[in-house]
Amino acid sequence: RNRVVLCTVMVMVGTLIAGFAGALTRGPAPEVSPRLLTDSEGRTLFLRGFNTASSAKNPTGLADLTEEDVAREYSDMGTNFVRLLLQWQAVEPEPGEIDQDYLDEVEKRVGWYEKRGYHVMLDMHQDLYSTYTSSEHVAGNGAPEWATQNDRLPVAEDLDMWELYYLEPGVIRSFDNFWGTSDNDLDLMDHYAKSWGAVAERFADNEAVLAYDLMNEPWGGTLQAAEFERGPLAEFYRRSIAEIRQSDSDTWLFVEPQAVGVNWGMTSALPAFDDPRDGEDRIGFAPHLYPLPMDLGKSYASAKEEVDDALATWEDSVLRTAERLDAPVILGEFGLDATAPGALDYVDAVIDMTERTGMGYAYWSNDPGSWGPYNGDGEPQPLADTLNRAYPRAVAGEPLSISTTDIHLTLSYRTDPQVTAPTEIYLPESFGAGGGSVSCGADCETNWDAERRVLSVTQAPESGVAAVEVRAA
Ligand code: 9MR
Repeated sequence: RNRVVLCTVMVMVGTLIAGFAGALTRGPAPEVSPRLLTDSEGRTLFLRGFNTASSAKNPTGLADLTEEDVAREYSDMGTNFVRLLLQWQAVEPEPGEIDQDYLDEVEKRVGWYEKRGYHVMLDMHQDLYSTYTSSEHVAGNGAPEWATQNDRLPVAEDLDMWELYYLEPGVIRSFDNFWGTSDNDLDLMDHYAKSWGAVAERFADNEAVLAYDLMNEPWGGTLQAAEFERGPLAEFYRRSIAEIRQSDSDTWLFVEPQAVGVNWGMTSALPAFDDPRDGEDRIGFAPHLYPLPMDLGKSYASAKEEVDDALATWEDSVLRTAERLDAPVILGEFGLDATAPGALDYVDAVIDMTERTGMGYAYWSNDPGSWGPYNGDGEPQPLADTLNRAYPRAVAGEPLSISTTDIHLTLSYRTDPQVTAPTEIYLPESFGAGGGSVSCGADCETNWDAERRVLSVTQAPESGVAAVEVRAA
């Protein structure tokens, strides 16, 4: 019965959103993200990693993570990116009081990634607004207790699917009180923005922290779709951007669209944002991808065509929005029960799409269990192999084409004379202990770092278009 309720709700919301999505002008969508992220050396970045982790949804806001876990993730899958979960309730446990000890702990974890050359996106996570929308604390994470006002509206205790709590009156009212769309005037949004200001003060000079993801999966309560995205959500982003830029002018700021609908492929109505820094704007777009047929319980094996259609629609919508916002894209979440029929083919299809379009990605998630690369006993699952793919981590110029299999990689790019750091390519064990055989033209130099499994390629600056090919040994 719950599924029927969920379907009905989703169709209603979907229809609503389709209404405004259709209203936006349609021209040809770009095939590649309009902007690609670059590192401090000017190289184009391809980001691949995990959300870490659901365990950070407890009130401490800290994932159950050790430095060994990070080392193991690298050696098993060669990732270079993490979307690290934070919680507002841990940053600002009492109104106006920032918990610097919490930020110390976050910094320590960032340090584990930094040591291994990762880029970090800090994600201020929430699901269902907060743990405190009901006195039983049945579901949710994010906002502190003092910032949760449900005005005594009820929240059910026994829903089958966690997403259904988004429709409970007490959850909806807590959101409305946050967005300032209820009759109450609490100015909670300002507290949240100032919390970001405090996080930014801490991480402004941290080389590993590349980006801030301003709010996980925003939900408008009683206000939906364009009205929400262009109204209170946009206002919230403007305030957070302003607070962050007081102390941090360089870190990228990633905005998320409304989750419901856009996660399935509806077009976001978010407006573009000004970035009050000197130089080019650094505003990125970080949507999530959960195709509707799969949200409704279908497997990729049983609904491949339908899911492929949903993927194509999602890609088209996201690239349009990214172009409108002039923003690089990080796919902040995609994931599924990786033991379901066809799941690993789905993961491959999504990674192919990110490779083709230059999007970064963070798989949801590295939680031990059926969705993750390790099971409950910590043993690697087939997903770990699927995610352990060859990829160019950093490209010394503008990428023109990329193609990868287990035993073969080709990459071409336009060299940039300003960029002197090498192109770096991660190659999994299937390429052999020596990293395979490389051809890259007469003027290039290569170096194989066997421990990190990274091939570095330096081209003569005048080489124009560079082509690199690697074959498994
Ligand atoms: O996988 C998570 C599940 O175990 C939790 O019960 C749920 C509520 O906190 O959140 C799930 O993770 C979701 C993430 O927080 C937001 N995007 C969708 C994720 C998968 O449903």
